[in-house]
Amino acid sequence: MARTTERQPFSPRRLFSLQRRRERGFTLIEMVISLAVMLQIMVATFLVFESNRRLSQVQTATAEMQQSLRIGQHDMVRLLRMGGRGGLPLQDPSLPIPTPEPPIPFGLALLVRNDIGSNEHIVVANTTSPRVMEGTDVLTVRGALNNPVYILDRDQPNTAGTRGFTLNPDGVSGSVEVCWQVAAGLRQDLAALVNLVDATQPGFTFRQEALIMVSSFDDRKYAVVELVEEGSTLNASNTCVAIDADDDGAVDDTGVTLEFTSEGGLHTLDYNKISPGGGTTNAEIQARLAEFVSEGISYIGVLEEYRYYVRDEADSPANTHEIQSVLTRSRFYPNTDNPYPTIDNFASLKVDIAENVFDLQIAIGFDTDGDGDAEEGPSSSDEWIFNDEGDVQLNGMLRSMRISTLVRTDRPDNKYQAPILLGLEDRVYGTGATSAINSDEARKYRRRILRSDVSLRNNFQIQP
Ligand SMILES: [Ca+2]
Ligand SMILES: [Ca+2]
Ligand SMILES: [Ca+2]
Ligand SMILES: [Ca+2]
Repeated sequence: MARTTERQPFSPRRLFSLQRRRERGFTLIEMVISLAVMLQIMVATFLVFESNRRLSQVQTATAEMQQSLRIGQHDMVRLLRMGGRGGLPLQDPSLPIPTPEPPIPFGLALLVRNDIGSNEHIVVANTTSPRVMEGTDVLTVRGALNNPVYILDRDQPNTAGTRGFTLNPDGVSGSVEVCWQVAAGLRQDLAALVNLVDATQPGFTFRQEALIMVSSFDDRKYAVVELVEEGSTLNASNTCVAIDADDDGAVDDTGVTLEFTSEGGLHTLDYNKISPGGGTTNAEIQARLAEFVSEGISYIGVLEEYRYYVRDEADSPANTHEIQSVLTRSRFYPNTDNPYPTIDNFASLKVDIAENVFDLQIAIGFDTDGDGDAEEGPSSSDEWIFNDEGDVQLNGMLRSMRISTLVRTDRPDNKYQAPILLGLEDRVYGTGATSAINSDEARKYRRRILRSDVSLRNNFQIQP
């Protein structure tokens, strides 16, 4: 348009009429209005786009958070359901209650360390071990959890007539022969046992594993002893029939002979304490081992122990608004504070299960009146402990456990304030600037709580 005008010979009249036509076409007001409309459309488009982007970010963060929560919870529930597998009871009435502070429940397969204080560590006496988030709970699960429970064939007495179980003359040590073939045509996989005792394996080290053995006569008769790898062999020809278990063409695989001791080992004092009558002497274990000679044992397993906790990764415990917390699993030699597999490597106690989990609470249901259920009520006088601030220790049959975890999104959202959380189980979160959960900073994160109920089988009862 402008070029066409320039080509015309200069004429004020033509220019004037052209200007009038133009003004008739687009008045200044029209221009301003159309600009304003266009601007509004652009702003609206941007807002829709920005809102979608934020929504998508929030959805992604929330999905990640819930996924993290589910993974973490799944792992704990899986092991909790297997707690005691291999024969370790959830509770044992014969154990003396230690002073000053009993583990709660006074358990063998399951323990809870409730309400962690400020600057506490997963190994209480070792400050180089990971720090546990203040106010959270620690869950310990013991049992033959990741490896098979091995069957001993009591129909097949060995040459000494001891069905694979041999007690040495000292009365505290002996051996157990575990066979590849349990009965005619029935095999079991001994690969994990082979790895434990085969010194020719790459990376082989001596591990003073806890072995749990259960009587053929009574499932409640068990003993926890220490594996002695030095004498253990890949040969169990006294009891076992040879088969070709490793498919090398030679019928030369019989089983594994596990040497054990209940005295004088690296962990035997600690293993004694989770055996019946466990205390400062192992007289009861010796009596039990003597019984095994006549009764035989039906099962043997490698006992494991895992502790779940919220690891506090912040630079200092006082740094409350920059919580860096990870739901963590640590493995220990059972009933010891020795990390597994290297007993002095406390830094190794960090298997990450889920990030941004910043509370773990465990509540426990007992049946105290013998009606078969653990009733839960609104007051602190129900059959549950750790579900209420005022709870005291209960004695009764362990029935249920409830795991609650609290997770938050990875990044703060400065335009967001999460609803205030009053508390979780027996923990009260508090409010105000110093609350790790409800300060303005802490509420910039979206949070979710996930609860899982696990019902527990149990033959044993806690006594008053
Ligand atoms: Ca073979
Ligand atoms: Ca608690
Ligand atoms: Ca009841
Ligand atoms: Ca209660």
